[in-house]
Amino acid sequence: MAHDVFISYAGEDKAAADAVCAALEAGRCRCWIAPRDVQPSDNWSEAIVSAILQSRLVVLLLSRHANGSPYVPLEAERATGRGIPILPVRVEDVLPGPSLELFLSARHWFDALPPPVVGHLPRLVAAVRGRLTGTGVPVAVPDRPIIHRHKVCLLGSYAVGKTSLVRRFVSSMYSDSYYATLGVRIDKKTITIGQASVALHIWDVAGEEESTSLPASYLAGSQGFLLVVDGTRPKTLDVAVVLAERAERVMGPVPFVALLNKADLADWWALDEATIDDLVRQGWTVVRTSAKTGENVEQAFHTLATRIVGVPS
Ligand SMILES: Nc1nc2c(ncn2[C@@H]2O[C@H](COP(=O)(O)OP(=O)(O)O)[C@@H](O)[C@H]2O)c(=O)[nH]1
Ligand SMILES: [Mg+2]
Repeated sequence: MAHDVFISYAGEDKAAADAVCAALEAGRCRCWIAPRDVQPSDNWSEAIVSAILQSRLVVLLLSRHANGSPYVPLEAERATGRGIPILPVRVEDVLPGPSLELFLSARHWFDALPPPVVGHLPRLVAAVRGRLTGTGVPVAVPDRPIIHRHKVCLLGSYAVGKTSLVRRFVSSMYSDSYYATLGVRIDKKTITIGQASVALHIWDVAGEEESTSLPASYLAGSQGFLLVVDGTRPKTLDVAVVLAERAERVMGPVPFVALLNKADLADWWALDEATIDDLVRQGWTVVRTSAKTGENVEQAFHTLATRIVGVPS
């Protein structure tokens, strides 16, 4: 049977999960929950993945056990990778552990606290229905500072300025000497968007090749990416188009911002404006940047983070 909501929970929280499921279904939200909806002929993990992909919302019961569960983070990763929203429902007063924090955006937490969960079900049903119908019934927001953590990665041809942009953004530094990045480097910077702190985990990778052969693990779990083009080398725009397609295949339709970098080199600028206009018409967000002067660098990261977190800038 078709469903709207996938319920993700640790085995120890089964009683709470069943109560949530029953209340949602009584409120006309169609749910998928294991083991109830796994058919005897199904392969267990395939059934789970397919149920997640067919859902419009994942309701994830957050607890100590969910933090320690091998399955709940995998389910969250699958949902995030396909752009399916997750509504974390705190059934215990815990924060997401390291395996879950990357996937959970605290903006949408629902606090089913204090236990038991039953006392919070009418509000939860209203919140879930609001999310499904887009009517935006407000969801209780925890009173502690909200921190979103998001993995983002840099994609682009070699020497377009990926590493320089990260350096400019993270440490306000720039160097003219070219250094090919070895391996993967992860930088972190926290920015403020509205009421929320957003900790960006920025992945930058060795760029000796065209990065079209990047391992899927580099892309997987990224909630967005910056796609960098060198404004003085039109071929890097062609590479970017290929990379954007690959990224969408691996990560699903996550937000990205295209950076036309080296804007300071106006005399050598060689991009075809009509091609860029076409990309904008297709929905690309395009920003001209310079890692050298700092022009629009902060703004580019900010735009990406805002789109990931999903609040208006
Ligand atoms: N003029 C100019 N040069 C840049 C800019 N960004 C990067 N570069 C230079 O381009 C070269 C490649 O930069 P790098 O960040 O290593 O590129 P990556 O291979 O994409 O990581 C280096 O010599 C940088 O100094 C920029 O905005 N303007
Ligand atoms: Mg580099």
